[in-house]
Amino acid sequence: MTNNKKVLSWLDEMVKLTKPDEVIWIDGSDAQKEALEKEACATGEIKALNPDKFPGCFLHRTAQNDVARVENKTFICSRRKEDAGPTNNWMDPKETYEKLSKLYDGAMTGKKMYVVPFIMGPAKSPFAKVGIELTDSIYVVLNMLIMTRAGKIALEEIGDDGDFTKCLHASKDLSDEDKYICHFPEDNTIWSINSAYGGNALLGKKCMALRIASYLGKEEGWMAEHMLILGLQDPKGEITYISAAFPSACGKTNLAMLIPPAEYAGYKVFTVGDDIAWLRVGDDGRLWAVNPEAGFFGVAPGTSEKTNPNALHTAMSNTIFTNVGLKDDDTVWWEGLDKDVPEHAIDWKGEEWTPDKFNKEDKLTSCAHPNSRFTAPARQCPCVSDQFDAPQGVPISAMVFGGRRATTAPLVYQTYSWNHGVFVGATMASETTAAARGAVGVLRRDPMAMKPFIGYHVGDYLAHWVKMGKTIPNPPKIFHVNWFRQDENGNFMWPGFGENMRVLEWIVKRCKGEVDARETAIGYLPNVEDINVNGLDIDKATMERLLRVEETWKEEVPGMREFFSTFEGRLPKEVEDELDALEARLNK
Ligand code: GTP
Ligand code: SPV
Ligand code: MN
Repeated sequence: MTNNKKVLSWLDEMVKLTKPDEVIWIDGSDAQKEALEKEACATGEIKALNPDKFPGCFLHRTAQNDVARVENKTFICSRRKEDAGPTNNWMDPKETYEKLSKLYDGAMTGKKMYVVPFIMGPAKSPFAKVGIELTDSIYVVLNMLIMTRAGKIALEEIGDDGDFTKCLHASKDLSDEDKYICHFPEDNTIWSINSAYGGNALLGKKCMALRIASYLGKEEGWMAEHMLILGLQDPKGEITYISAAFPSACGKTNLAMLIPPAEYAGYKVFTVGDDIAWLRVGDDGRLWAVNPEAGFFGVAPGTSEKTNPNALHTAMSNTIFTNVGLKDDDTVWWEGLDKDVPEHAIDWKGEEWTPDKFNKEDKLTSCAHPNSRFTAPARQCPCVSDQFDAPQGVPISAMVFGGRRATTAPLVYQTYSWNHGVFVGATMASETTAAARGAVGVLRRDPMAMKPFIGYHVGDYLAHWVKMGKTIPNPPKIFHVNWFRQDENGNFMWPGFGENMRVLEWIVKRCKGEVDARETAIGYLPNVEDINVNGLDIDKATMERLLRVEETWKEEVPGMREFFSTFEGRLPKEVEDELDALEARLNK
């Protein structure tokens, strides 16, 4: 398949280590994909869904202990411990290679090794990077074929001498104890063992396109971010591109595919990406973004004809569903899909399920796992952007940060400058979700929604943001949003989903200088009358609450200081100055 000596010698080494019975190159052809689907169906690894209703779709159930990213088992193995920083787990690279080699030794004996060459980014794009994933899982191969541009095309991209990210994955026995997701940024290498779930196993995604890429971006002068990318077209046909960073399961896929409410006839949202953005300064002095992925690995629960019809339609064919419920007619179901709760189904654990099995106190008794997902080709999305494959990407006018916060953070505000925006991103806080193993609903600081994904020291990462600001002659404006404010009764105060269009409209108007705003301690807040609520059942008092500087902001400052105090002296002065400035404004 290739004459690239770097590829061949690495493959040789990994084959000697893992000792598979057979080595199979993935070429990206339909014929090979269909043969693999057949094989995986025969072994029960996947199950074909109802071919009339879900053509080309499959269901896969993972092990019950393997349903989300495992942050405590994820490591940045930089040569120096201090380069991993306080937000990462660290292990010594030499010791880690030794320790994991023992686990990989013979791990593929009795199995086949699949060699998956893939490109992150459009082919022949200045953004594009090639990776090669070695895996023992057909499920992983089939996901990679959707999520990346995989096969011969990637080998053509690296040619006879090009470099690539070396990705080794073995599902082995899924042991929790010996589960490791390790990154060696200085070696452009990823070693993952004993998980076959999403971000732990599809190594092009969080491991390469964020952890390794964020490190490469720092070295090479670009950025890898946990951001969706959308184009908002106005009735005149003008498109404004926006990127937005929200933590896992906080609304990126939904915003990326938003359908404007009836009130907004003539507006349309186009999706460029729903999870990851790679950003570079263009010749015109603006910041340009591509989505390195080719598919969506989207959260199933809550996805419905009402909340996100575009996602639903994307996932009606050629899609892999993971850990959702299976109905008796071989179609899928999850909580929030529709009101027709099945009277009988097979749940995410593979067990018989009836509605009475659901116990509010234990979310894992639901039919679909809370972090169940669909893997769907982006090109099937009804609102995919015509710039999806554009090698140069799209020019970004606004960047948005957002978290899931019941209190304090207003619906939307604009930052005063790039550095103020970096500070607001750096101090973002959000309640944890089911996307990673651990407690759900715990408020934590999650800088730029990148806490689990920065491949190096968080202080250096912020310094890189500050430095990028100086190299972008015409930088995007930076905003913060919060769709998740709750009232005293725990109800969401803002309708969200398609109605978020009303907030996007304000953001675009701010970018174009078409609307005023109030200067407050935290940033520019909208005048209440400037957020269009026509056709919404929301009163003025609620809007005033959503758009004010809450008293609780003063309590934020010590928490931010405490967070920064963990930065081991690597907090950029520009960011610290912004905190001082915020405190001074709040005390005025
Ligand atoms: P990852 O793929 O984990 O990175 O998640 P994501 O950021 O793409 O989140 P996604 O869009 O899949 O949304 C996650 C959950 O948040 C789903 O259950 C959605 O229904 C819910 N959600 C998304 N947008 C909104 C909103 O505007 N308001 C409310 N209340 N919920 C939302
Ligand atoms: C996330 O957790 O942010 C995801 C899903 O997008 S995973 O691929 O598992 O990281
Ligand atoms: Mn994500």
